[in-house]
Amino acid sequence: MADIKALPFAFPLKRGALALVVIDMQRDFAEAGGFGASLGNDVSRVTKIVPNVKRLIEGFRAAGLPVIHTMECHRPDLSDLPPAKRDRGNPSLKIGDAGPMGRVLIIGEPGTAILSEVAPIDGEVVIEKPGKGAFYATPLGDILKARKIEQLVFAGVTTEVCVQTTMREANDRGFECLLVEEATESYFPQFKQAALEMIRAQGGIVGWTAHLDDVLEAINA
Ligand code: TIU
Repeated sequence: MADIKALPFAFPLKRGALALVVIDMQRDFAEAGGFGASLGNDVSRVTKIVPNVKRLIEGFRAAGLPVIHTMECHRPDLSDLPPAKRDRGNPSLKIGDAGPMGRVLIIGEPGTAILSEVAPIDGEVVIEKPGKGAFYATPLGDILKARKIEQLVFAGVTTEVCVQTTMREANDRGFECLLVEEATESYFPQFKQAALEMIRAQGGIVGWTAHLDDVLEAINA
């Protein structure tokens, strides 16, 4: 079995136990008028990685490997939204408020949807998550266990918030985690760089990082 060229050392690929997790590639983080923009961020940084995320997803599909998508979102009655999360940062549009793309980060609203270029296809798992991490208050752990998944490749946004939180949750649950550099982005370039470095530091304390072409080459070998 080909390893994936990675840092801090080669990732020991177990093809039958590998899945891709694509974190929160939603309109609310990538388009004007969404949640990311309401927090004062330059969302164009997110749209730039969409072609890379698409290539990664298509590579996993072509290799017959599972693709799992997550969405940060809340129930319309906001019963899964702690006031501490709703009020944090004083965004111009709070979660649940009506904005140009519907109610911000609410299940079923247009802005909450995954970007069409990287949208799930029939048969792919979609995890709706109320937190930054994808394991908190979701069935993700049970789904991965049932499918005997042991290794997770990560893509999506934002690197140091929902992606890194989920990687840390996964790492603590015993998964081997790899983050694809060109398929993740932050609103802050220095935070992306710092997250990549802290993940792979200390012998891979949280996991591995790798380049998109190297991941695609290994999974399709
Ligand atoms: N604000 C920010 O960087 N991220 C989020 O609020 N959610 C995700 O990262 N998905």
